[in-house]
Amino acid sequence: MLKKEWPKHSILAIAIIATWLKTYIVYKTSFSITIDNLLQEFILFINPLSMLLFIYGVSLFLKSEKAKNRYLVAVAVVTSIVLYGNVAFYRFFSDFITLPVLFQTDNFGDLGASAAASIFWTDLFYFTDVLIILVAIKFVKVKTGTASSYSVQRKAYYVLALAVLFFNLGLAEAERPQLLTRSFDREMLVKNLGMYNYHLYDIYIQSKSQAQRALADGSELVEANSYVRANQIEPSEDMKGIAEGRNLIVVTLESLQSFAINEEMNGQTITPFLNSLTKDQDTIYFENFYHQTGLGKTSDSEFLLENSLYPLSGGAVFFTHSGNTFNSMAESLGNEGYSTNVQHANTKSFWNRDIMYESLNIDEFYDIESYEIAEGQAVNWGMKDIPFMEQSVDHMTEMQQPFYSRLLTLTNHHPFTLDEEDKLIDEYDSNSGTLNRYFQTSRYLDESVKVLFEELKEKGLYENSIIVMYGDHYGISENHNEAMTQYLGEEVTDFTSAELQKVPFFVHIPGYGKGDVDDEVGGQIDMRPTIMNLMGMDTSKDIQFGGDLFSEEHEELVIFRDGRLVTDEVVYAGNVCYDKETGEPTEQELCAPFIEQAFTELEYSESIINGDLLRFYDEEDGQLTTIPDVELKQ
Ligand code: GP9
Ligand code: MN
Repeated sequence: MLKKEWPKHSILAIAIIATWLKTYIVYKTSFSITIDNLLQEFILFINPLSMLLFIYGVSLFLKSEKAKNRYLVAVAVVTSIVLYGNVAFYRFFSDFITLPVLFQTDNFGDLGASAAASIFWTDLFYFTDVLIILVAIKFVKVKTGTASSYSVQRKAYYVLALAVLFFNLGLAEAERPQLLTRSFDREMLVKNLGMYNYHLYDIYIQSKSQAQRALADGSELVEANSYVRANQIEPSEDMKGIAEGRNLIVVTLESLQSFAINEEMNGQTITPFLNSLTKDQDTIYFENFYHQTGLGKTSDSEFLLENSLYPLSGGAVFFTHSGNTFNSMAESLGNEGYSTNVQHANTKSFWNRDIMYESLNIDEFYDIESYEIAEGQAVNWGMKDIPFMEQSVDHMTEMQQPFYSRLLTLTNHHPFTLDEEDKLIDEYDSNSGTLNRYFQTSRYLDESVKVLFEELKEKGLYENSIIVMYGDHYGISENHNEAMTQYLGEEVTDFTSAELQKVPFFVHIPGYGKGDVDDEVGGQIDMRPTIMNLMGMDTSKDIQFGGDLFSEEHEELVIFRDGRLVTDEVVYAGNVCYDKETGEPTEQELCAPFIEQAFTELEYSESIINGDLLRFYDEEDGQLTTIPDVELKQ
């Protein structure tokens, strides 16, 4: 009996479908990928397809059936290994593989040991598609036709593959705007782009930064260093070492902008506790303090805090340069005998923190796994700030002292949703639900800070600590200008928008007694030098762009990541120079020198990051280390 003949490209089709479905099943069974709605589930389902179409499709260019089949099997094996590698890695690290992880030698020991421990014979399941293809090759008899229309078929095939890719990307963009430019989180990338596309993207991002790194030599550092030295200021003598030896607690106030501080919304106080701190004798509150973050949002603010370098103009430096050498505040405090950690009740891979924190030499990361989230204790992005504060202080009681502990809050995050019982004030009444709810979540955040202070006192940690708090970035974007105009009672111009980038900065030193509201114009770049001087640490040899806010010499110039700038006299925004006092446009010449300086400073900072230049620098003696024939001019 004649065997039934299958259409010409049946094996190719079988291969694509088998690997596609297997991948989806593996997503569902071997990773915990959070799916919030049907669209996300659909994206997850289709996301392996585009890449599989592309790579399996290459077989169409091969001449003989034998070569085609071999190629299909090879692709199935390679993609299975990639997928399975991730599964084995995930079992141990609850994360997807990224290139830096493979190249960080510290990780290798762990990797080998844990890989062995997490392999089971049932894992052969992950190779089911290879088996299916082998069986198909053996038993499916395909038609052998003429090759005449091949190129047309191939074209049509690749048009289809492209269409699937763009369809996928379009859905991903709708679901997660700016996914590719900002990266966010590996889970989000895998969820939206698919495992295979994610790896390509990862290779692209990592090789781009590796190439820049390879091309750099220490000589670029010479220039950057002379710029830093020329602009270096003497930190304040009065404040030097005032908190030496104490625990350092830095709280990141999610999305909190200064317009909420000491203000009311429809007669209701937005941040009563923080307001009381601005009048407190142990607190210095900086009212003219600006965020300087870019696309990396919270992570950029962490970067500024730890390094006093500017984040990148494109992408999140936490993602693109997590393998760099840095001289972080955590590292310096660690050298002084501090135990260092970050506490944040979110997935550890968000903003690539788990990898970046290793480069920043942060000893420990208390991520979501370190928290017990009881019924009703989660809202919006995750754990509510109040139980977060309580449990974080519990962790502190276990820490080796002195410690440097950073707390990243989360509730006051877009879309600013709250449970009924946590709404301590009413909503606002503008046309923007976002702004209306923002006041309520800010109020909740304020309450959580109060809880933090109470808990620290109760646990006996308060007196011997210093608490620094800063707003990480804006919460209300320019999309809500109309609503903001209503709230502020004045039109939001480019000038106002720039001024709205003010975020609160608090330095609270129990027992200090000389607290005040400081009007010094400064930004997040100044946090590291300011804090380190308080901790009694010398930063005179460090490569940093900020200066101590308490110093008489501090320069009142804040450079935004997008090139806007603010001084004590002018604001430069939307290519217009404004008088800071009146908000009216003024002569461009008044801004010109600062524009120039901003450009230079951002360039130097960027070259340090792109070239990974700090690997050539020894901050102990301020000398270039690995290039003997280049000397630093001091
Ligand atoms: C996520 C939190 C918020 O872990 O830091 O990130 P954001 O979107 O504000 O950068
Ligand atoms: Mn944030």
